[in-house]
Amino acid sequence: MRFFDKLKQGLKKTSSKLSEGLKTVFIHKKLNASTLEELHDLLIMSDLGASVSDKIIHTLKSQKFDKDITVDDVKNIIVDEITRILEPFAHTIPLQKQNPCVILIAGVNGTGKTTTIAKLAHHWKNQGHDVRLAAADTFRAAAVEQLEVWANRLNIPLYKSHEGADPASVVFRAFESSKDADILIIDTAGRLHNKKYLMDELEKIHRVLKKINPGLPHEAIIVLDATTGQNALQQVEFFSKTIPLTGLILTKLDGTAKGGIVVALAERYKLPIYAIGIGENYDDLQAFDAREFAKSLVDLDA
Ligand SMILES: Nc1nc2c(ncn2[C@@H]2O[C@H](COP(=O)(O)OP(=O)(O)OP(=O)(O)O)[C@@H](O)[C@H]2O)c(=O)[nH]1
Ligand SMILES: [Mg+2]
Repeated sequence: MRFFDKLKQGLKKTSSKLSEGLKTVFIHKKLNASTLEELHDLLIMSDLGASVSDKIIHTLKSQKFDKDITVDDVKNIIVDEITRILEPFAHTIPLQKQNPCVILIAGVNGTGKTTTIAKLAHHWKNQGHDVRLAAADTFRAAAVEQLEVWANRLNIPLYKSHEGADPASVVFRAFESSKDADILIIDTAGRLHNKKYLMDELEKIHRVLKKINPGLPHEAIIVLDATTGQNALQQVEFFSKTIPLTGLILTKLDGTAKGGIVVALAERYKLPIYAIGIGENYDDLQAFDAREFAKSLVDLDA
């Protein structure tokens, strides 16, 4: 399946909610104050956020007020507006030439961090880079094992320690041992913002890297589960208070009714969207394409 098809399929729950709503709102209707209000409600309920919804309504109003309008006209305007908002944030992870380029991955429990690391490692290894992994999720023995299974499958070296080891020291040793590598990706434990000791631990990992070199880590990426909708906004808010985030990766876009959250995130936090996860396999990671994403959101062809 092509990327666009898979994303479109994955966002079906989001897009059908929006599409069905649009059909109801715009049946035999001109664009008037009441249709605009109904449309605004619909956009808000698609997790796009108030600010983005306001912008879409404003554009529609200025272009089509009191005129006949089809559902496809509305979809096209939504797509253009969302594309305009998302385009500045559609980047891939810039790989620094320093050895190694250090990528720290963080986020709350179960968002897809470890799986995403396997996907990134696979992608970069395929491009010919020497990739290493650091298992700094020492909280659960199973977490290290999970990363190790991926490392073995992908034939990528992994640095690890015992359960309960200090994650910052794992990171330090991994860094010292991978100076001949191109990329070091650090897996961390999932943590909720109210678990202070875990947030302190993340801050410590970051601080230790900074002590090695103030330019480290080159990237500190938060992995967010797109199915959690509005909650993702708070996660970015809390994590960025602990460590300066450099970008986002959104996972589980292969089956969410809340895909609109991607737009709200980009608009609110102005962070690059480095990649999106569209499945559980190591090749289910895609670069983020603003227009294709926007079209998938409203289920617009071509
Ligand atoms: N459908 C789908 N599932 C995903 C995606 N990414 C991860 N998963 C699944 O989500 C679950 C959690 O993934 P993990 O990679 O273990 O998440 P984590 O953030 O490392 O979890 P913790 O380390 O426990 O915080 C697993 O069952 C993954 O297969 C995705 O893009 N799509
Ligand atoms: Mg994990």
